[in-house]
Amino acid sequence: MFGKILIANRGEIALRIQRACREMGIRTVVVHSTADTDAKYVKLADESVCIGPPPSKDSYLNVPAIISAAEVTDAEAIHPGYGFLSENADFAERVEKSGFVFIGPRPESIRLMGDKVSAKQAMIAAGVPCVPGSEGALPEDPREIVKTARAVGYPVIIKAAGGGGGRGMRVVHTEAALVNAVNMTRQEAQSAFSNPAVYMEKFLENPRHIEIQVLADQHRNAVWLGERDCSMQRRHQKIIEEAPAPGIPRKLIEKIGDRCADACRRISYRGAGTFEFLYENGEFFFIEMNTRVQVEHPVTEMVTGIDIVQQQIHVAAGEKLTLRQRDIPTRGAAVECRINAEDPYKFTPSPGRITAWHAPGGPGVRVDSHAYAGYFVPPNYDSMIGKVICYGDTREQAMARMRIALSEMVVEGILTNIPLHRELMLDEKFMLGGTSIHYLEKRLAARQMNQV
Ligand code: MV4
Repeated sequence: MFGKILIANRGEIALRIQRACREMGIRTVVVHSTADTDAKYVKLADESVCIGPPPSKDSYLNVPAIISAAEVTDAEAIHPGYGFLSENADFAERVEKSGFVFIGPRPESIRLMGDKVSAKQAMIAAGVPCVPGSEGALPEDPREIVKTARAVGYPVIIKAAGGGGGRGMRVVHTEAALVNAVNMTRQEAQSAFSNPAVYMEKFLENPRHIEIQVLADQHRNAVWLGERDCSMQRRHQKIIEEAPAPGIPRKLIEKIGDRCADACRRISYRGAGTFEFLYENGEFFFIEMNTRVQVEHPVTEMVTGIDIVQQQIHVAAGEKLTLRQRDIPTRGAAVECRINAEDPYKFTPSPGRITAWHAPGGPGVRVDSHAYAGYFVPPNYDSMIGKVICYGDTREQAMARMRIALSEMVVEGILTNIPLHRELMLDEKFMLGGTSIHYLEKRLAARQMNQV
């Protein structure tokens, strides 16, 4: 096992990784920008190295500075967390070429999944059900494009191979609009991702977003750790996630989960990963795979009792998975609310000094946050300042605990989205479970109408 790990991230996930390391007896180095020098999690680490000024491109994305920090501190491995360099294949390659272990998949796997066309082809080959659409990238010939769309049926969605997470896509409802839409998406893809390749899918109008967590070692063992429902989102930012996904037949999820684990073995995947699906009318359709630990991993930890970050470290060190699929039943239900420093009505960021901070507690309540009274939320990064995760024997109990947790929580000095979460925990349709990816935005539009 590693003696020392460098954490190439910030905020709550930097603290989360530190906690995993400490429990495993591994020393930690945290790299940070000048905006994060005084953060408590930086002081809590065994060592810290300042790698640059506040802008991410000069610090958390500064590859030479991060590698140098690992060299001077004698770290053996680098954990990238989520965001920043976590899904950058070139970074993973530089880490390994410099003699460190990248705590994540091999660079080739990151590259395979980063290109959404090759990812989809790999999943089709592995028997994972995908959204019907073009076979690979669309050709130049407009007649071929029209033919493909007729076969798929309108509406269709044009997506950039280099996109993902909601970037570089366009819905097309009619043949008249098709070729122009493809050309526009191509141009945008070229400038945003330096890759003009685009592909076509049937556009699903009212799906849910369900994802499967997987874990694989370097010896072709792979397991899946249940699913998460991440449909409560606004502008591709998830705000509430839960496990298990309400109302989906267990047998169907087991079938899909087994396919995901099979796919991991087929592509020799290693580490933690997430298969993203759209779920509509009782069917699953793969859309993308994320090759990192995700923000919402705690809901899976709560229902499985497995520490995903520790597992990432074990498999990165070359150990065999000791988990067997039959020993991973999920139990109870968990829900996570992302706490953002933002206006709860206008969603504008609200950085600044936190003057009062009271975290909730009690049975089944977990708070993953680096914030505290006196902490300054810098304006340079993502507005998420923490997560409240509640567990219960049933979904109803988890939600009731979340309602109580949110009622106890006090954050002063900045605006947060806690009032929005309190409202949503009383929302009748959400409480029934199974709302689609459009539910929150529609509800927020109605909320604005009521305000004026
Ligand atoms: C789709 C879709 C409907 N049909 N693909 C958006 C993010 C990216 N991961 C894929 N996305 C979508 N792909 C087809 N064929 C609708 C979305 C989508 C979405 C997906 C998941 C979560 C939130 C979303 C919000 C808007 C659109």
